[in-house]
Amino acid sequence: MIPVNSVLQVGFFPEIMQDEVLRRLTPVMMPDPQGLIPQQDVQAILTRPSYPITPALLDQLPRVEMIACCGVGYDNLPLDYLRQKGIMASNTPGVLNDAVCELTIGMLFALLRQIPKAHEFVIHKNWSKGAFPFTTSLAGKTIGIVGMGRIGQELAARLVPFKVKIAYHGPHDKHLSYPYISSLIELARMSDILILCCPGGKETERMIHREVLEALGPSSYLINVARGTVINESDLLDALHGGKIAGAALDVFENEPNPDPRFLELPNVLLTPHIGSATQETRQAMTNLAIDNLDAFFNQRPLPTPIVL
Ligand code: 8YV
Repeated sequence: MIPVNSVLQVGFFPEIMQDEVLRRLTPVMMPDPQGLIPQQDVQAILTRPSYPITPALLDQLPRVEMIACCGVGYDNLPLDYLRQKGIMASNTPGVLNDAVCELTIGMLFALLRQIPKAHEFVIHKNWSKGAFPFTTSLAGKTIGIVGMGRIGQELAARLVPFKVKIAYHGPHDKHLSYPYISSLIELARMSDILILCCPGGKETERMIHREVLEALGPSSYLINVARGTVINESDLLDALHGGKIAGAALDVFENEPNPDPRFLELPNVLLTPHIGSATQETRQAMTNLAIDNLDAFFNQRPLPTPIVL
């Protein structure tokens, strides 16, 4: 049982997620993380990756011992502070792999086969004036995956049946059946499509910059379902504008929900509003896993999915 008013819910939770929260506990609501703290004696926080949990906020919540983040990414948490204060934390890995992989593959085909433009072509009655331009096939291409964690590996397994070659880059070789490329520039050079599914945070900040994009080349594509911070967006905008790469599909941005307006004008991009895990089933599962971690905390059981600090 989770005691009433012992959990501070920081941030807005969409209806299907909020229904699950209210079905399982009575939280103290704090929709705006920068807003007034409604109650200071809460023992835990429930939040989402899009809401920064700062040391300044936690300093005002002296009894907090646990933060449950309803997402797999936790680049919104002050890990050093939590470690120093002995505050536990959890995330929701695994339950969103299917949804993120499905969106990634959807964006891949939408980008390569120009599906949104083909739809526009038909609805604007251009077909009677001539054929839609040929696009490019996936079969036979090389896909470079940056970040071969749970999502990266599930994505690779789903892509192999499309007769592609897979290679990957990350902090270390995971001894998988795909070649590990220790140089990101080298992986970009050998890839027709480079897919980012690594964590956000300092280690990966702006790791996709001008040199990587130039190595990727004018006939190759970039897909980002990780975090906007992983890409140097100015370099990417220059590369897209200058034809240094063929195109990009982006589900995440440095400034959400107001991406750099220069992206909105480009003909060779596909943009989605951070919907990787945004299915009813997945968000329900994520919310319940986050609450399972809170339940374990309040009942002195091991957390099901702790963040190792
Ligand atoms: C979140 C995500 O739902 O899990 C993550 O890390 O990015 C998404 O699943 C999204 O951040 C909204 O909070």
